[in-house]
Amino acid sequence: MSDNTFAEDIHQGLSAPLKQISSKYFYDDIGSVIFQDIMKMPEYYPTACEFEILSLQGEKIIDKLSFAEPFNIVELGAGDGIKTRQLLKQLMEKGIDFSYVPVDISGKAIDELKTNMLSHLPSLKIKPLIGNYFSMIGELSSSSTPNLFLFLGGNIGNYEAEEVRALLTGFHRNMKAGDKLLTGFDLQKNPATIRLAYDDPQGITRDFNLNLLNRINRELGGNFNLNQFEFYSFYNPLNGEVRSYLVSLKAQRVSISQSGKSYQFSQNELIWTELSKKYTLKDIERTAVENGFEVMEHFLDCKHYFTDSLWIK
Ligand code: AVI
Repeated sequence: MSDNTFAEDIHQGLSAPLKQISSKYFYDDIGSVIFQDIMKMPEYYPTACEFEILSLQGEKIIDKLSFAEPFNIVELGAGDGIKTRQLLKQLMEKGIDFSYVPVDISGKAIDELKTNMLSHLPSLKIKPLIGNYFSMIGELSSSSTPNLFLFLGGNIGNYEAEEVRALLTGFHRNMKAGDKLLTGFDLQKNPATIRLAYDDPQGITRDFNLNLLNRINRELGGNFNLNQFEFYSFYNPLNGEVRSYLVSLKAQRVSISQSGKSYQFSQNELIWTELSKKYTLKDIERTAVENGFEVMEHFLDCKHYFTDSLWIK
């Protein structure tokens, strides 16, 4: 499958002074499978930490909502649902009346999530919505049913500061007063732990990054030689940023047949692929307030590596 936005973004990114490919392009069918493998790696701690939070503190989170029933649990981004399922299971066991509303732009991701959720929780009330986050939040907020919006997995870490602002002000603008937002943030910690999570010894994260070049080859007729690029990832504990790159191992020209364009790489030139920002609790509190929210509580895992932070509009 090819689409114009992908072709245009790749052209823009490879023409920029610091070449870049957006991390949103990691998740084609192959990249999504590699990401599943990343989430199973012992080095990639965020998944297990958030799983622990939602499994062990689900009841505390729900008590804190103090919503009248029925209410909606609205998941922004379909994901694989394994972590969210822990939370939903606890609500169902307590006989709480709620609907689960996964929102995603991809109908396929939503269908897979729905099938998967119902296979584990057959009596779950599930009302999937296909569309963009802001308009779906706006639609849900026009009814009086209370909403808990979930933005899990630490996805917010993949956004630059201005993008975080645009995202959170967009959420805020479309939410109604009293609705809540639970966001997963990866926390700053021993830098060696973070470095290893993004540069694992098995090279799974490397393959995840190289798949971007493969995707360009497959979908746009690129001729990237994957042996001529290597992966480099760097965590800066002074600003909490992991930045990941592909490095051109030699001077080379790469062509894309679909557009007829080509791009020159010098030896050791970088293609920036991803930001994975790590937060402090103070950063999170500042971010909430700057975007109009009030922090209700941080729910941390036992190692204090990760938090699901509950905010109210
Ligand atoms: C999806 N996102 C939160 C992941 C992260 O940790 O930034 C993507 C990822 N990139 C490399 N490993 C995992």
